[in-house]
Amino acid sequence: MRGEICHIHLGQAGVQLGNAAWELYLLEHGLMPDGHINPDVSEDIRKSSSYETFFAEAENGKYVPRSIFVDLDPSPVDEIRTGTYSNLFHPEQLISGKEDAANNYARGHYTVGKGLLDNVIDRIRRVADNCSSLQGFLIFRSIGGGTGSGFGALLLERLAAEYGKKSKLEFAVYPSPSVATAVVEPYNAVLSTHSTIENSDCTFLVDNEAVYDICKRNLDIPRPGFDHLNRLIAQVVSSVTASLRFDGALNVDLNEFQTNLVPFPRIHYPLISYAPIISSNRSGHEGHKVKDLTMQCFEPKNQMVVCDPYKGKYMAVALLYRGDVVPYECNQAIAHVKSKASFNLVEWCPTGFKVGISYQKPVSVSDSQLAAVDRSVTMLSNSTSVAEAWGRLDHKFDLMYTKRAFVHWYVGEGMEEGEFSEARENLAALERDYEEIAGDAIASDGGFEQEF
Ligand SMILES: Nc1nc2c(ncn2[C@@H]2O[C@H](COP(=O)(O)OP(=O)(O)OP(=O)(O)O)[C@@H](O)[C@H]2O)c(=O)[nH]1
Ligand SMILES: [Mg+2]
Repeated sequence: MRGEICHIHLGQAGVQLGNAAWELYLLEHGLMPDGHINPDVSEDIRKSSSYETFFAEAENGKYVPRSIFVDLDPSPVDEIRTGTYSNLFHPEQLISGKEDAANNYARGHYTVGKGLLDNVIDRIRRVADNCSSLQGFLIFRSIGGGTGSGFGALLLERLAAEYGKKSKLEFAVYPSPSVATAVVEPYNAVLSTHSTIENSDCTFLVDNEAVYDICKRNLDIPRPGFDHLNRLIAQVVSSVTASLRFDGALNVDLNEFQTNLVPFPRIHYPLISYAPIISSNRSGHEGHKVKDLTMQCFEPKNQMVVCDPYKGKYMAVALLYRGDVVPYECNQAIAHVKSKASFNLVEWCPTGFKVGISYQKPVSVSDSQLAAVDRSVTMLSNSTSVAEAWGRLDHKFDLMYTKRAFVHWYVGEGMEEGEFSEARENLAALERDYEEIAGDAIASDGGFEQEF
């Protein structure tokens, strides 16, 4: 049996992404919105599904997600309580406060959020105790919002203390100028990254701006909303976790991917890209050869973080195929990628590719605009070019911080001003770590800067 995974959805972005992810998981496993098996679902799906990794089976044959939803603001969780999936979750899994963190990391971390922590840990413990061999946690949040950044950091600290050996993977919405909702998001993101970098094993950044552009360009959605973004992100989340939930030819465990993707503890921010992303109107006109899909993943415009991998170097690449795909085709596609002059791997990691295949083809949600296809690929790549995204964030932080703008809101919630400069220094060191890796200049002691 594979180990169980507990999902934790924090803040508005985390909760809404959770909604999209569970919507898709249910469809993929042939479950109805209340968690019962759909009688029409094929025997194949039932047989190839490992329900227990993501669901606990209740006595009445109902599958209950191993997940917790938390927001300091009551409304996003209330939407789940009253929405399509109101019968799916146990009321204990849905936790909300009375007022949000007002886009303030310090409120999420030190004041408002603190009051909710024990309750949340208690509920997580109940989920964990119900597992026979918990593999780890999958955490969803934005790092720009107050709850996601502040409460997220607080919770990760506690999880590290109580579940130190379990893996902690995150999908984190990164603040982007066109879709961000608050000016202080760069502060929150830098503060949160500083306090979680040691406590998360692997963080997949999702830049709303990049996903927004993909929705506009590839799905013909003129003004994409969070629903559209979340459904697309859910496809990626589903592919990343498919090997945990379905049988496959080359079924690689999540831990194995992590081992291959993260060469140094701090360098744990892989880029994600997904192909094919085409709208249902255009689907009949395009073929999806494994080689073409693989090449599409290497195009910067298909990445979910805005940065240019051609300017950086890859440390590791994981390709997760779904559907009708055979290993031979994957190997050919990889050989093709490697033969390109534009493909740069760091010198100290000559192999660099890890492949997974899951037989289950992707499932499309009925009104998502994403075409139903027979195969897809998700690429997770650890590239030094992600430092560009940190650089942009740091720059925005600096513009405000040189004037000490908005700092009083944080100090007013009991945060010391010194945390700002400490966090900023940590991020500067992270940028330097990436530079050193790209320069292949590993210190003779084998390490990068780790202490500050
Ligand atoms: N992809 C996506 N991004 C979202 C969603 N909701 C909010 N965001 C982004 O998340 C950031 C704001 O964070 P929220 O998650 O709303 O904040 P929060 O964690 O609820 O924190 P507070 O409201 O301050 O307590 C902004 O950059 C938004 O663009 C969503 O459903 N999907
Ligand atoms: Mg909120």
